[in-house]
Order: sequence, then C-alpha cells, then structure tokens
Amino acid sequence: MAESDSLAETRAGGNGHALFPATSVCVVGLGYIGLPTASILAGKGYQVSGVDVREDVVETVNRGEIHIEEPDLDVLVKAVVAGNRLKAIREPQPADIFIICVPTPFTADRRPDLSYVEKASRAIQPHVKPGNLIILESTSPPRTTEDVVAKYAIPDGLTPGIDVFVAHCPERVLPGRILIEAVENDRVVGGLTPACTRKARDFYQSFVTGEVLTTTAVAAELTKLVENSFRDVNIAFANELSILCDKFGVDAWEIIDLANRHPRVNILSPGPGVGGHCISVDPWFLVDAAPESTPLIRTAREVNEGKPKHVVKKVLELSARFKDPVIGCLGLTYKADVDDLRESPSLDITRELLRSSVGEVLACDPLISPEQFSEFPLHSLDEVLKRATLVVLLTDHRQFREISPTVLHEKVVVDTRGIWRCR
Ligand code: SAJ
Repeated sequence: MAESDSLAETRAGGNGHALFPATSVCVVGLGYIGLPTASILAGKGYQVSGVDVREDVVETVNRGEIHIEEPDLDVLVKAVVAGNRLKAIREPQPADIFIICVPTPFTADRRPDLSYVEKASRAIQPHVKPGNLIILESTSPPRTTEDVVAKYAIPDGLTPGIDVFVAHCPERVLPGRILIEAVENDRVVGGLTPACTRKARDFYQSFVTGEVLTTTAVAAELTKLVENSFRDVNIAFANELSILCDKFGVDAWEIIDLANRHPRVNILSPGPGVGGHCISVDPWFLVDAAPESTPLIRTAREVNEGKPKHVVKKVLELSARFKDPVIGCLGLTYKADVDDLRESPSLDITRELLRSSVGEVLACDPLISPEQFSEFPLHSLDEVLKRATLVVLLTDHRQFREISPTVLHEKVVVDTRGIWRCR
C-alpha cells in the first residue's frame, strides 16, 4: 500500500486533533498504561478493543468499571463503555492500529523478561493486514521493537515500512496523572523506517496536545530508559546524601533545599528507596544491554536498593530505646496517593520490621484494601496513631500529610519522606 493511502486511512482531519470514528484500535494489555490509553482513544472517537488475558479484568471493564486506582479513569471508562466505544476482550481482533501495552518485568537476575511482548506480538500476528500500524508502548530494552515485535507480529510476506508500519512510542506518564500526561506530555516516536515513524507520528498527533518528536525505534527505546535512569541516578544522589546527613545529624531536606537555590542545582528528594515498576526496573535494562559501559547507572541502582536497609537499621536502633516498642509503619505503596505495591521499598521495610520481631509492628495504608492484600494485617490510621510509640512514615499519602503535629508530639518519628519536618 502506498504510504499516502495508509496515512489517509488513519487520519481524518487536517489539524491532527479531529476524531477518527472509522478507525479501529486494538490495545493489548489493560493495565496501568493500556486501560487509560484505550479509554482516551475511545474518548477521542476511535473504535477501541482492549485485550487482557485476565477474565476478571475483561468483565470489570465491560461493566464500565476499573480494576486499578487512577484519578478520573473510572468516569472515562464508564462513559466510553456505555457509548460502545471501548470493549474489552480476551483475544486480539483485527484492527487498523495495534498498541502493545504489556508488562516488561525483569527476572530474578535482573535481565529483561520480554515474554509478554513476544506473546502479545504473536497474538496479534494472525490479525495483522497490509496498512496496519503496530506500536509498542511498553518500556523496552534497545532493539525490542525490531527483534521481538517486528519478528513475531508481522505475518510472512509483509514488509515493514511498505506493507505494515511498526514503531515504538514509549509511555511517559506519571501514575496519578496518567489521563493528563498521556495527552499533554511530548511523545517520542521512532519507527523501524521513516515511513513507520511518520505513520505513528500522525496517529499520536490525533490525540496528543504535546509535541510528537520523531526518531528511530532504537533511539526511542533508549530515550525512555535514559529518562528513568536519569531520575534514578538523581534520587540515588539524594539518598546517599541523606545517609551522609544522618551521620552528621543534619536534615538532608534542608541541605537539598539550600543547594537547590543555586540556579544550576536540582537534587530530587531522598526517600525510603525507589520503587514502582518503572524507575526501579528500567535502569537494569541499560545495565543488561551494556554492563561494561554503565557503572554509574548500576551503582545508582545499588544505592537506591540499599536505602531500605538503612531505614530498617535506623528504626531498630531507635526501637531499642523502648521496652515493648510498638512500631507504626505508615504507607506500603511505592509512592504517595497510588495503590501500587510493585517493587515498593515501603512494603519491603515493613516486611523486614515484621520479621525482625523487634516488638509489635502495626502497618497502615489507607489506599490498600484488605481484598487486595492479605500478607499481614492492616490497621487503621487512628489505631496506629493511638498505639504506636515509634512512627515510621514510609509513603507520603495525603492522609499522613494531614496528621496534626500535636498527635506526633509524644512519639519517636522516622520520617523517610521529610513531610513532617519544619512543623
Ligand atoms: N522518588 C523519590 N524521590 C523523588 C522522586 C521519586 O524517592 O524525588 C521515588 C518514589 O517515591 C518512587 C520512585 O521514586 O518510589 C519512582 O517514583 P516517580 O514518581 O519518580 O516515578 P514513577 O515510577 O511513578 O514514574 C516514572 C516517571 N518517569 C520520570 O519521571 C522520568 C514517568 O514519567 C514514567 O512514565 C514512568 O516512570 C514509567 O512508566 O516509566
């Protein structure tokens, strides 16, 4: 198919922001990225099918409900499902555009696990036709778009850049702001060929208000990994600094605030460690791709992975002051105001304290429901604040920011996020 024809098939309007009611999109993976992406596209007028291997996810979405916590997503999903613009299904179906949004976890030895990308690519392959656009949004190691997606998704006899179009457009959204950032952030689009890049660019320009920047597939893959590695290195610097400051009995946040007043210094905040499924994972993809060239990225990962141990040690030292310490652990999720426990240092620290049999440990996280979590009992914030002699702030949820300083007055406090200082 000629390139201009194929573009015409996926574009409906001249200004790049018109709706495309006739264009169908199949989003593979209805998780933290796939469901918001599918819903936004459906809201823009695309006819969207969302594929998930989990029957409960498919049923939930088809009821117009959601299985993840994300501001305003419930309202959007309800509207697009009711309007018959989004339908969840178990297996891919033919579409004009396929978007792969599946997990790219790492293995126990910190190597990328691309099995979900491979499975998704193989699953769409029987439905791929000439003119189709296939996009990988999952954060992926260099060359995944070519070596995995193109290899398994393109049917024999079709040539990328001529018959079908394959590109990487890494998701860059911040959990908690996904619906806003998926539309407003600049996007980086890299195709296997210039024609693939142009086709993917035109698609993103139809619903993104940020700029759509074009490059090659491998450069787009590297760009995403570099963004998250940069943040990891910066946070590692802050975490190392906080350990140093502990030695001198000074407040790391104060030092950082003061240093950041310099016009060319911008240090991020220390915390209990770095969690989530992105920043704590993606740098390892770069280390795995080129171990000999990435000593800084590896060391930053090791510093951040070591931070929970430092917090546990500090809590154990302080708890030794009490005969029968009651330790309240506030927050289990990997960051504030999300319900995501993946790679959470707060959860690891709480687990370690529970294992240490140092005293009674009361865990509390208002964003985690008992149905979602059964590993150990959760306690209400009121109970923790009433009973704990030592309070460890691990995740800075809104509910914890609002705790009155007078309630904490009588307690020993370990504030790993620096939210209660200066009060
Ligand atoms: N953290 C700190 N100190 C800070 C900032 C964060 O300790 O100053 C911790 C958080 O508590 C959390 C972890 O780092 O445990 C990661 O949180 P985050 O808010 O920095 O990032 P994520 O993982 O939620 O989302 C990141 C974002 N990447 C960048 O900001 C470069 C997001 O834009 C990406 O789309 C997302 O990764 C992703 O999906 O890759």
